[in-house]
Amino acid sequence: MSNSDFGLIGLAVMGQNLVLNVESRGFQVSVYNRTTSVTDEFVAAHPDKKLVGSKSLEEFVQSLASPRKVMIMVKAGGPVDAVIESLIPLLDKGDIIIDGGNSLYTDTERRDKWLGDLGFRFIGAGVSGGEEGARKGPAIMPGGPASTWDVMKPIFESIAAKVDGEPCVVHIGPGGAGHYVKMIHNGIEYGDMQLICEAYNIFKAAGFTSAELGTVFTDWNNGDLESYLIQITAEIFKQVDPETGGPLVEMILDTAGQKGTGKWTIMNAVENAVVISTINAAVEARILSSMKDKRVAASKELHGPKAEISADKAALVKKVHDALFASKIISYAQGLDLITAMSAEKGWNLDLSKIAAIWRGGCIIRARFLNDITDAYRAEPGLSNLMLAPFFKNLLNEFQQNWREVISMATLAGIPVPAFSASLGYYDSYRSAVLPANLLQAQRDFFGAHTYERTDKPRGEMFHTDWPEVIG
Ligand code: NBP
Repeated sequence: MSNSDFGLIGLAVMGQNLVLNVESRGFQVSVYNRTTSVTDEFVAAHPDKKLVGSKSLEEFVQSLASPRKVMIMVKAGGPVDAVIESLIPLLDKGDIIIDGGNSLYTDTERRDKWLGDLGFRFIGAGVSGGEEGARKGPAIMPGGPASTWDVMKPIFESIAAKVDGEPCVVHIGPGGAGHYVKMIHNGIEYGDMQLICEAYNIFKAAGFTSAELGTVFTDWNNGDLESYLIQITAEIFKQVDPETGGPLVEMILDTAGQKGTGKWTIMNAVENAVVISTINAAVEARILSSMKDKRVAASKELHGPKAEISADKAALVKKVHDALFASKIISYAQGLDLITAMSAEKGWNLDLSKIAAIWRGGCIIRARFLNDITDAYRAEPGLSNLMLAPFFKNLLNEFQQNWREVISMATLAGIPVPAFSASLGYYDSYRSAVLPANLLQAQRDFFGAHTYERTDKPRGEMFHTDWPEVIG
């Protein structure tokens, strides 16, 4: 019977939960997984749901109503191409393929052209929210032709998270735009997580217990820092390790990995000559964390001050709040700046207010202050940098002193705060009418006759000096 409204390939954690979400909105869903036992077990575990399990891809495709809507939720990279290759001979022109994984946007652009040339319709959609989001309502960032989006809209809008009644999904733009915006979302997620970790490290050095930290983060989550990541951090500090009876977080090894999206974001920023120093610091912090053995060895050789901070706890909470919030504003300013640059480069015409609005719910970076970002871009769509929106400018002006004090305190105690520092460095550089690049230009002219502009002459007029010869 060819009557399923939707089909999904790839029944790992994301796929299974998305299927249950789609089904719960009244759609009949066909499912297929390369390893058949996974399909069988999944369908058997949900006998009361409108699910159609298929043992073969042929059977799966035949079970779908026309035009077929097939979502691929497999590991990004080669597996996505492998699934598409095997689908092509089975589908009809006009059928829709949606790649919902964390695909690199350039792969999405290639697939968009490849499938478009064959007469199929393709959507590259970033999905955020992890397992729980997929089940209850993720944020979805679809890219591809607007006409294809119109066909998919009812299903995607029904499964997405809702904020103030608005679904956290919007057609982002053509081609790879959806996966691109998901990549930046993940880069920002890296920054948010690292900033929280740096706050934690400072509090630890000031003698806060995990229980106290649970309270601090709970309080923060009831204020202007309210966000999913602050909320789960509060819960993490309250979690007791059943083996030792102490805080679980202190038993977890301090090494983190970094997968594709953080690295891709950095590479794209360099290609576009956009500074994303907070995200950069976050990715590098993960790399340094993974070098556990080298760090342990170096800790015995390289000296620094005792990692202790003596401060009034209540006052420190306020200062770290300000440093964290200010750094977070910078991280978003940088990520959104990169989207702006890429949108111009690709002619995508991306709407930052709509992107910020869908990030308010469902996704990992959902946060109260995304309302303010949405408002800032609604008020001024051509905003040159988020820092300059009145709301954020006022906050940065208010927070900057405490931000400096926290970084100074940490630095004097030898506590690494690479993302806090990178954020402040960006803030101070961006607001400097004069930077020392005059000396840099002199150096370049000295060794390479690269020429320079003068402060007292019109821009574009180039000068060269015959510098003295240096021997040796
Ligand atoms: P995984 O990324 O772990 O992928 C596992 C799935 O891919 C299984 O269904 C597996 O089938 C299938 N698969 C592989 Br691997 N190679 C295949 C091939 N050559 N042909 C057909 N199927 C193949 O699953 P996930 O964690 O659910 O994530 C799915 C996508 O969503 C990924 O792109 C991920 O980056 C993205 N994402 C994940 C999260 C999250 O929180 N996990 C959040 C947001 C986005 P098998 O059972 O036969 O091995």
